[in-house]
Amino acid sequence: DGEKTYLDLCRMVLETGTKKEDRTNTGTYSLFGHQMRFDLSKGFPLLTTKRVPFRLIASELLWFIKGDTNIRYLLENNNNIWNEWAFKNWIESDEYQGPDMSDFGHRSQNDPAFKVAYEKEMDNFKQKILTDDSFSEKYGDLGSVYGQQWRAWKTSKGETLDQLKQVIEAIKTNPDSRRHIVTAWNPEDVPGNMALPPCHTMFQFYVAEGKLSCQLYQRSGDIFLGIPFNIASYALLTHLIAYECGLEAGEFIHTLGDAHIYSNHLEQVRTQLERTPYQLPELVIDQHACSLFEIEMKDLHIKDYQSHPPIKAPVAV
Ligand code: UFP
Repeated sequence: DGEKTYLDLCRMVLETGTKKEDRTNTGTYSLFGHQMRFDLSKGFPLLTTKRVPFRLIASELLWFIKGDTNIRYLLENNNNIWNEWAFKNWIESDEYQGPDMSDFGHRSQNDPAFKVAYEKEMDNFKQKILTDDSFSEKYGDLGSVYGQQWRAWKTSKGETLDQLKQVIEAIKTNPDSRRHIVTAWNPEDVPGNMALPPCHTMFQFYVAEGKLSCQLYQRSGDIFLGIPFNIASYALLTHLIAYECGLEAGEFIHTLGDAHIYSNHLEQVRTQLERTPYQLPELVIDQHACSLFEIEMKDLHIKDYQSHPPIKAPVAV
């Protein structure tokens, strides 16, 4: 079943993972090259051994699909997952006059007084993004992130390519093609220009017997915090593209490069492994939207989601 394959990965990395240093200096247990398969006809893979916030996953995915790269849409949907990236641009700009916020990721985890000041600055920042158009255009836009790569890939001729529209068209007109690929990895952007080079490097669709499957190659996966989000996000993407193309959702195949558990997540993972999974929930898409690009949050519902409580863990920064 769907959740077991994730829990098996957790167990495998705990038991056989290689101790490895990483960019964040947190330390990880890691393995290289792993694949999980989720049969989407058997339930929607939103983990039940801890609560996973579908609302955040769905609004982020709709944001990518729109080709939007400005965090305003996310804030309007009460989604704060990309705030730090935009905030960093703001505090490093000449216009920023507030208290020193350098290295806010580490300092807010270690210094309670700083955390208060940081949260105040972040609240101000969010308010300005939501209410001030020119401020939001300047500091809310993250540039080369998934929305741009999927919908407005920059070519060497100075044009843009809509990879998502193209792949949908190809699935509709030539379903048997072996070239249904969307890539986010741009070697030209990666070296200096990107704070976080894409984790979801590329994905491919496959059509057989009226069903659409999707395989993602994820170069790097934080097994405890990131991967549960990533599974649900790409499972939802598979459903949405299938909806657009008049197909059933087949499998989501999740292929991982460096799959790691951070050394400060070990206890949390063990807690999760002690829990017994519930039945997976069901995804319901309201059928009135004519196209994928019209689907809004109100059209997406998770039915019968029974889960164990959330488990908190520090994000590696
Ligand atoms: N990470 C995920 N999933 C994501 C995402 C990030 O697991 O969707 F954006 C994790 C993987 C890794 C860190 O622990 O974030 C990125 O660091 P690096 O670029 O060094 O691989």
